[in-house]
Amino acid sequence: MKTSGAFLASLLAGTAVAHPPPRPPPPTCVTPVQRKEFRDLTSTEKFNFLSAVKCLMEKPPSLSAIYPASQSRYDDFIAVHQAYTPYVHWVGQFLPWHRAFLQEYEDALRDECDWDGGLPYWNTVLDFPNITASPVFTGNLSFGGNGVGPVVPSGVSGEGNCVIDGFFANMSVHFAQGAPPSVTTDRCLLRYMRPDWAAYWFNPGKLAIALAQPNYETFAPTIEGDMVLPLPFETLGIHSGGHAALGGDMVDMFTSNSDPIFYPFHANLDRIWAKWQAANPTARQYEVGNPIAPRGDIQMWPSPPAGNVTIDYVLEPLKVKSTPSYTKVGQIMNIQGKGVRPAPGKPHGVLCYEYVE
Ligand SMILES: *[C@@H]1O[C@H](CO)[C@@H](O)[C@H](O)[C@H]1NC(C)=O
Ligand SMILES: *[C@@H]1O[C@H](CO)[C@@H](O)[C@H](O)[C@H]1NC(C)=O
Ligand SMILES: *[C@@H]1O[C@H](CO)[C@@H](O)[C@H](O)[C@H]1NC(C)=O
Ligand SMILES: *[C@@H]1O[C@H](CO)[C@@H](O)[C@H](O)[C@H]1NC(C)=O
Ligand SMILES: [Cu+2]
Repeated sequence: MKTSGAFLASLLAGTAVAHPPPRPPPPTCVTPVQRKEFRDLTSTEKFNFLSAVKCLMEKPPSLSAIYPASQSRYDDFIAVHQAYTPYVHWVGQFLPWHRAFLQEYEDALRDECDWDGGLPYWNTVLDFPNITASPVFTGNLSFGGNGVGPVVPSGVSGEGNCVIDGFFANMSVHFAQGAPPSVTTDRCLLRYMRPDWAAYWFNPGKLAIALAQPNYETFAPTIEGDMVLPLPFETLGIHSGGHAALGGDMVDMFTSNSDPIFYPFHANLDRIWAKWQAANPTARQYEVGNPIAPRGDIQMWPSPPAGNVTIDYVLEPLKVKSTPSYTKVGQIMNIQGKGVRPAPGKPHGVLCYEYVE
């Protein structure tokens, strides 16, 4: 409908004071997206989820201008993780950065590949007695098993078997392992599961130790782990120990998300963090910290800033979308904090999901 200026003026003439209407509050988290354990999905849901991942693998990249080696939307995420590995591991922003990264992946599955659920998580504790028997890795509607090998294609740093079964049987990985530049070598997806390592790091006792940590300063590195010589295995933690227990591509810090299990594995770490927060929300909902600079023996960030991560720390760079987002840590501390400010004057939260137990 067209409204003439004169008509508007005559309407306004009758109004005493022209108060602008109050700006509506931003939408809050009313119906959280449900992130379920992978084995709890129905066969149809498993098929739809795994198909959405395959859809990302088949979709053209959005970031090839920045990462010429990227050949698909799925590759975009590998390129981003590879590029930012030195800044987001063994640092205070490890958990927040990966929380935001998972959200971008979930968004891509939902917005670009028709998945209508949340990112499933892999509850590793359920499989600690025998990882190779896990329904997450066996059957057609799974991430596939340990494969055949060992095969170590040239230019690849991690040993591994070629994954030949499951939903991603014989899929191609385009990125070589290691740091950028992203050399492309079409090759198989590599795994090299170590059931004894999985039994060690996925043990319920290790999880209990993490959940019992009194503050973020000790909780975050207990989950993430460290790499302290000369006995690195003992310092790996649930995160790095879990990567090591899966072997193959998951061992490579830079390109571990070549393996689609990376995301359910990391969603589980995010779930553990959310669970730890929920145990004492007053103290922990917005509790963050630890140095921005890397700890441990591997120092990959050449000139890191001084200081600790705070809720004002910008999770930059996180550029999986064509419009890069510059999320502040405070915006992702609450997984159901969409539209809610972490403190007066701070930007609103952006997340709205829950982990279904
Ligand atoms: C683990 O599970 C696999 C596959 O079901 C089975 O072949 C193997 O014997 C199991 N290992 C142990 C130690 O139970
Ligand atoms: C898995 O898929 C293969 C190939 O499509 C088929 O031969 C096999 O029967 C399927 N296995 C199960 C357990 O459904
Ligand atoms: C994957 O490759 C293996 C070994 O080459 C072969 O036996 C198997 O049939 C292939 N599976 C699919 C689904 O292509
Ligand atoms: C960083 O946090 C540690 C532990 O809480 C604290 O001792 C240190 O003073 C903090 N550093 C800065 C620059 O705030
Ligand atoms: Cu990572």
